[in-house]
Amino acid sequence: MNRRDFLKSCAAAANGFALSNCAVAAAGCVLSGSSLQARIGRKQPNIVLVFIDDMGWRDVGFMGSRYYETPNIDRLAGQGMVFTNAYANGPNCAPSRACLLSGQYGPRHGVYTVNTSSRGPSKLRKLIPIANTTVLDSKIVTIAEAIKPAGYVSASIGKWHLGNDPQFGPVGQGFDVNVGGYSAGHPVKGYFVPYNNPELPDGPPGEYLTDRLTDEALNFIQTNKDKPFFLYLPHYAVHTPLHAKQELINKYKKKAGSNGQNNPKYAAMIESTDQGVGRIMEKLDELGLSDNTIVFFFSDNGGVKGITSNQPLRGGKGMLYEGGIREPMFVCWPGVVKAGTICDTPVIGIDLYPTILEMAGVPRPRGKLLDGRSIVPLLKGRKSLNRKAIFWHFPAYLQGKAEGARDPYFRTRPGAAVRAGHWKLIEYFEDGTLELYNLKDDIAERNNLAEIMPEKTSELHKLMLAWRKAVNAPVPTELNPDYNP
Ligand SMILES: [Ca+2]
Repeated sequence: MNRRDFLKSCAAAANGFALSNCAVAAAGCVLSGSSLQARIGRKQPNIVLVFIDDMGWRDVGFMGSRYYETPNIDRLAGQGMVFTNAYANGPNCAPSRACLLSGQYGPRHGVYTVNTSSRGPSKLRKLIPIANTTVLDSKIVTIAEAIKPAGYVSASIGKWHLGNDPQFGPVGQGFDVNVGGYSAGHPVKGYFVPYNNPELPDGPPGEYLTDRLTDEALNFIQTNKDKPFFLYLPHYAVHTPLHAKQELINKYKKKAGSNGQNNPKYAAMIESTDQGVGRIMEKLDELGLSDNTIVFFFSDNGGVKGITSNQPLRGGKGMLYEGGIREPMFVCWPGVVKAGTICDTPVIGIDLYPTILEMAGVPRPRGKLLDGRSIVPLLKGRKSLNRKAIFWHFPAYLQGKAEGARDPYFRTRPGAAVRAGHWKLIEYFEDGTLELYNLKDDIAERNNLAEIMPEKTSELHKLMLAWRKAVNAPVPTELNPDYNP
């Protein structure tokens, strides 16, 4: 193969055929993905996914908070497209992450909740819930594994929550670099050194975890500035424990709360996260990479009731109501996404996998089943993905008393939800109760229309049942012998 033919084949590869290191080597010249792209005159974009933990829908300035200050995040949001109907795949941490990284709905991998699915007092649980899986099966081809053959170097910097390396942590699942990621779902010793994190050597006394993860992200960017990179930055912030830098806490103590948001420690944690985003943008600018770097900003589940307020949404973390699953989200894609645009089309965590593949010009791994849709058409100005519905499946009990929940003992009992257009249906498996909401007129999910709109209720329920069958979603039916309310 001469050079011209080789470049032609590379261009074909970049246009959608399998592009792997083996294929490139077999073509006679060993090239990394980036030098390959440089030769064919098109540079693969870098991808940064800033993934915040437990950040609610209104916990940032660009979504309307008047208490939390997020100038860097807001500026970046203004340069991209804001998604007002963006959803996490689950109402809590681990399932949301398992779906994001696998590109698959919960029933495909079995990560439905955090830890056991039998949380809360046994005598109040009518059903034996479906057993939960706490690690992501290493056979699953993650997004990091999928883009690797195209020459991407990748890092997971922060919380993982789906098992431990070498097999089930970030490296086991295809990331080249793991900083701080293992089975834990929060900083076990807190946000200040010592962290007691097996994947993160302690820094100097007083070091703050959010700052440290930002430093690590800057290092990764600097080291890999000449390669296309995928930086997955799942901050431990703003999950509990609420530990923040004192000077920031003091600042918010002097500030009046707004719309139910008034916790100075939480606000300080958000501001540190925002400062980190600002430093990453500065670094990209300094290295001349901003124009070729796509930035996603997203969170894994809704804000925690009692710490923040998700008003006007109902409920918070742990619930299938909007407060538990609707997230702040934007995508910046210089030269492609028009700055200052807003998209109201529902999107969900599993969409990021096919989106990133399309942005990177990487084909789907052979045989890989992806449940989401690429949102690239939306980013390019289309209004719809022509998708009928999106789904949640939560066959587990999650204890806790929280405002907005349906009962005083559980944030969620085993159930499921579907959103189709502006309609949303929730089903509770214990007694088959259905709740129908019209999110266009009732974003707060106050008026259950199931009884007065039986046809719409039945239409959505049928969608849910068909989906359940298609993904083989297990529904708990076995009665709990300890049940004695
Ligand atoms: Ca979370």
